[in-house]
Amino acid sequence: MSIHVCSPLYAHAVSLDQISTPSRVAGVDEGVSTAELGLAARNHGMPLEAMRYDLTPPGLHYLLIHYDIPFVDPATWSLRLDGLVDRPLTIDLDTLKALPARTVRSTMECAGNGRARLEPRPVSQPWLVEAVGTAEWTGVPLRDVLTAAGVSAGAVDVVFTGADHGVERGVEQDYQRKLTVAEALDPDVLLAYAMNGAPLAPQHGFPVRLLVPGWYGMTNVKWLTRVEVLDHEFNGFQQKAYVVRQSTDEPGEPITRIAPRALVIPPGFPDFMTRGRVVRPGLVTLEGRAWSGRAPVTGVEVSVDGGSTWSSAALAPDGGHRWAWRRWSHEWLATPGAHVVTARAVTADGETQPVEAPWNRGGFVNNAAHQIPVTCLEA
Ligand SMILES: Nc1nc2c(c(=O)[nH]1)N[C@H]1C(S)=C(S)[C@@H](COP(=O)(O)O)O[C@H]1N2
Ligand SMILES: [Mo]
Repeated sequence: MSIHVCSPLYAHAVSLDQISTPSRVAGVDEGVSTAELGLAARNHGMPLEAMRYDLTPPGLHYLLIHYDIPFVDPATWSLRLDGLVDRPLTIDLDTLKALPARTVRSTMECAGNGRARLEPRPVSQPWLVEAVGTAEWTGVPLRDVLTAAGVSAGAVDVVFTGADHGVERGVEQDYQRKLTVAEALDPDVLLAYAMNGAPLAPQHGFPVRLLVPGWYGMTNVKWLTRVEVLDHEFNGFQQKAYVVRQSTDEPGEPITRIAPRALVIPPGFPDFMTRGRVVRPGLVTLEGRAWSGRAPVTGVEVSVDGGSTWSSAALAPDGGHRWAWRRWSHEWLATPGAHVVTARAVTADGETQPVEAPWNRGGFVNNAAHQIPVTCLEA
């Protein structure tokens, strides 16, 4: 018989850095831990077959929640807008919803998407490629509310605070991110209260979140409670965390807009355990989606031989939705044997995706071309 005792750690007063896992890089061949499994189960990805929908159906959009989903009562919720403004405001939900609204279709992607594919793997939420989703977000342009409050001369940054609270690498915090004043005044930036025409789900930031089209997910602060205008640069924990760097000694390059990416809807049918794909010989329509928060996507190239030769895919028009993914398709005459299907997006400024993305310490912005091994049966 085994007797379980509480770790003696908790019998004494402890400091937060003793219970907070330090940021780590996995050893060679080190498997995903139960802690990473726990994160992966809470923060699920979008099943890639959901790319058949222009708008990701409810429950299939990916999720990333650093701490707990806070319980927010919409009757008592309000948003505080203060700091370096002429008229500080407190806005309740009914008042916000009564203001002129806009709807923006936007593809959101986590900056850590692709992390688990890096070698060695930075230990964190172990995304493969599925941390993405597209929704129509409705809300009030942040610009209108900032203008109503009157941003004072000398304003530098706007800080957004969520109702969620936690500890990360020993630092206790409310989730906070910033935009510069110029970025915050972009008319596409919304205080969003609806997703695909319905109130936000608790996990997506109910009742109000920030929506910054074209930027990686972390900037889109959920469960918003406060917008504060500062006369200096904000350098909070989440600003310092989301950077591309080789070692934690460097400040690194801040992560902002979404790098170009094309994903393939896995063709044929899957094997349960490995998710390896199976097709029959003949014409197979390869299709997927492509997006970029930098320059617009202008083309998608497809390879069925693991990246040795490429063909241009047909790219559907963007339909006026600059910030949403675009559908692409390509006909493939599959022949019996093993194949590797891969795709890469090309943008208006000539940027394309690498076959292998450069490694970085946080495991961010890995936009290496998506590769799917496919077995074509004899007939
Ligand atoms: N308040 C708060 N906002 C947050 C987060 C969070 O943990 N707390 N996670 C961020 C990250 S890292 C991402 S990728 C997106 C995910 O949004 P989604 O779960 O609606 O897809 O929310 C961002 N906004
Ligand atoms: Mo994220």
